[in-house]
Amino acid sequence: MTAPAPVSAALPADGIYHRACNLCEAICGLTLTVQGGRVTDVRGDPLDPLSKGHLCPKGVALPDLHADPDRLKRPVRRDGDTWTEMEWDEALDYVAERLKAVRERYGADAVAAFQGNPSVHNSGTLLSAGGFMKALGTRNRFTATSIDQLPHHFAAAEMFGHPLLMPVPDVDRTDFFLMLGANPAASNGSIMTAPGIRERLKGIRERGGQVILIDPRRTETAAHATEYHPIRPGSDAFFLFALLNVILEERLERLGHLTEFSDGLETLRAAAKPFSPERVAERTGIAADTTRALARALASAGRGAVYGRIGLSIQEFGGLCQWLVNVLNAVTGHLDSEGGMMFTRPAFDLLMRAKRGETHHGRYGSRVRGLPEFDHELPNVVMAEEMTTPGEGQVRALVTVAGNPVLSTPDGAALDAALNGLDFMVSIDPYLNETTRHAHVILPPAFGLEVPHYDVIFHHLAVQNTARYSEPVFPIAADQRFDHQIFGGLTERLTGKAGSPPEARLDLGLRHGPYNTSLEALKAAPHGTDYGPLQPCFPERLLTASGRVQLAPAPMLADLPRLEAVLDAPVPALMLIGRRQLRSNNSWMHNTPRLMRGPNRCTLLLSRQDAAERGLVDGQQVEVRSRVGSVTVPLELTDDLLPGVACLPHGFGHGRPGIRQEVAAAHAGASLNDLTDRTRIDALTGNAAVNGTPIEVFAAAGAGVGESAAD
Ligand SMILES: Nc1nc2c(c(=O)[nH]1)N[C@H]1C(S)=C(S)[C@@H](COP(=O)(O)OP(=O)(O)OC[C@H]3O[C@@H](n4cnc5c(=O)[nH]c(N)nc54)[C@H](O)[C@@H]3O)O[C@H]1N2
Ligand SMILES: Nc1nc2c(c(=O)[nH]1)N[C@H]1C(S)=C(S)[C@@H](COP(=O)(O)OP(=O)(O)OC[C@H]3O[C@@H](n4cnc5c(=O)[nH]c(N)nc54)[C@H](O)[C@@H]3O)O[C@H]1N2
Ligand code: SF4
Ligand SMILES: [Mo]
Repeated sequence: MTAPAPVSAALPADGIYHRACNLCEAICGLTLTVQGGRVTDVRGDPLDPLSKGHLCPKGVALPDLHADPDRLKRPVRRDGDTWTEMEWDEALDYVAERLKAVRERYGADAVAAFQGNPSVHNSGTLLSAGGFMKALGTRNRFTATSIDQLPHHFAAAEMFGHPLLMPVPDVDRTDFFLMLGANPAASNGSIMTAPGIRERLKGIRERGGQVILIDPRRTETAAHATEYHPIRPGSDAFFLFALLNVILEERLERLGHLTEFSDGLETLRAAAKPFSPERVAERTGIAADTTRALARALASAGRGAVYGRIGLSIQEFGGLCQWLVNVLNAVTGHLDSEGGMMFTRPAFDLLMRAKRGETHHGRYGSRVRGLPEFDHELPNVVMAEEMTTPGEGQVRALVTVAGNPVLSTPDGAALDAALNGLDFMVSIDPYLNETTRHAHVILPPAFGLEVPHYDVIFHHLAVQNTARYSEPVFPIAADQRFDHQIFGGLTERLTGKAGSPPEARLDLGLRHGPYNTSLEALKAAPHGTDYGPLQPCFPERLLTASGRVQLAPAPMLADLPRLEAVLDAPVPALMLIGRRQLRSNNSWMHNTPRLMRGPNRCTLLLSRQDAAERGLVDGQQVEVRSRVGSVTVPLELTDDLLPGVACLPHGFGHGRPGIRQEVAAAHAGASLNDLTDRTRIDALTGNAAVNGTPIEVFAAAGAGVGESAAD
């Protein structure tokens, strides 16, 4: 990097600021004290109606991002390994020109785009990136969704008529909470905006209710459960079917108000018939008696909810799992009813203009593998092959937004290599990371405490209807730009037209929303506004063509032979799963010293039994091998993991050369996605199946006990 010119100073005025944290789905209200232009104190805002004072270590670290010397503020351009700063107009002109040139020469699909996770955590990005994507007009649109919640969207679209009609647990009123593949004690909740989840789970226990956790690892959340059952990775669809089998065979079903507007119950009964608890017990590792007892308890619970999260999605039967979760709630009277799985009514409602029967998928497929589109995007497992396979429509240019797919998508090493072959790449991101190091230009936006924020997405997924608008804390300097200004600038250069500013769209949506509020009204309530608990909304909110809940959609039924085929298939000796850690945020925030203190967290967890069988000991360096790659990490033995399973966190692997994140590089670890495989997918939805990857573990050559991968 050439010596940067000093960035003009822009300091916040001293005082107390109230603001929602936009780092994760919990959207906690924060109270920040600024003194002498610096944030001197961060606390949870007790007056926030949703978070009621909760915060986590990342919220405390949020101001650190602004003091990070590695964070970019001005556009940079790469020549070989050298980066040079550019002026904004010059950079936007150059990027637009290069994108246009690729498009004119090779067609619109030759420009691909990847939008990563923070795109949905920044309202400016969320409300303006769409216009830019439309201007690109490419079919090669990718996001983190297809290694995350795509199966939830797929099930919601098929059953309720819209990808965003995903039910959330009414956790504050439930008395029976069955959780699968979720670790909210570490993740702070997902598709369940429920800040302070530990307190909420405690509430269930104190009401005399039950919290049951199904997970291959006895996680941090297990400590807050009343019952924990380990399950073999990837076998949840069998377990869920077995619960359904008991409920429908024993005629325990109770559809409640859904009786009048749902189709497919008898089809379900036939589909569940082969999957008795006894038949699937060996595969799942859950005893038939346990499954029968849980099914009966769920069916008889006055207020109960079944909730399945990412552990059910990033596996080979993600689509079936999320469908079965919805089905179990529906047939036990727990869907769209108090204390069950419910739907939100957000103040800014993205479904406001949605019409019945509008959702489509599979209108086109990816060029090389033919994997189906869903909601205008293709599965991200095809990115590398679309770049490296010659022919018409080959991807020659890439735009990344708020993402790090080299670390976050399967077989990241293959993508890493493929990015080298692109004619042009631009990244809209404040960091030079494992992915953006391949860009020709990086356009770094203002972010964090610098941006105004209204959480468009996570108010749709919150356990209570609330709204909160946050003013920025830090003013931006004259030579900084917001995401929406970057997208607006590029869109204008590509189309000649500028989109409407995000705040205007937000205000319009709020005024026409269910509470007829406005941006001004939200600004006048800096702690947030409470619209009360979730309310039943069927059948009005249903968007299926029939206006009815589809309990047995055809694509799910068509996927059943694929499930049945593996019931008796051999299970790999060792299967890899991921883990989230309280002080990580996917692949970033690893450059914050406050969050990286303490021992190396990028360790391979293994049961003592598996270690003994392989002659391995705690703390030793091990080589983990899969079909596609290998990594070396320290071994951590545990009693909390099902034998036959190994566990590694995702988002590490900062040892690749050319990144500019000093603290992260000093805690490099290894990337889980150097082991995961692009060919392992949920064939129904196209979602990546990263969990359950077969691996082998060996003592690493030439490394002794106690050496850490970060050394
Ligand atoms: N094996 C395995 N892989 C996984 C997962 C797993 O569980 N296992 N989890 C998956 C999931 S759920 C997800 S969501 C993905 C996450 O993976 P990605 O979607 O790739 O996102 P991050 O790794 O969080 O990278 C975020 C980037 O956004 C930048 N950023 C932060 N804030 C802003 C902003 O306001 N504007 C802009 N423009 N940029 C910003 C950061 O600097 C960082 O470079 O990983 C997935 N990968
Ligand atoms: N601190 C922190 N918080 C985060 C993130 C982060 O990186 N760090 N990432 C955010 C993002 S992008 C997301 S999407 C959410 C995700 O939020 P969660 O879904 O709560 O995420 P995880 O903690 O990965 O929990 C998934 C659980 O599934 C289990 N699991 C793995 N395989 C299987 C299986 O086959 N069956 C079953 N039943 N369980 C299985 C894992 O052991 C793990 O405990 O978290 C968000 N919050
Ligand atoms: S739980 Fe999430 S929203 Fe709350 S402070 Fe932590 S990172 Fe921010
Ligand atoms: Mo995610």
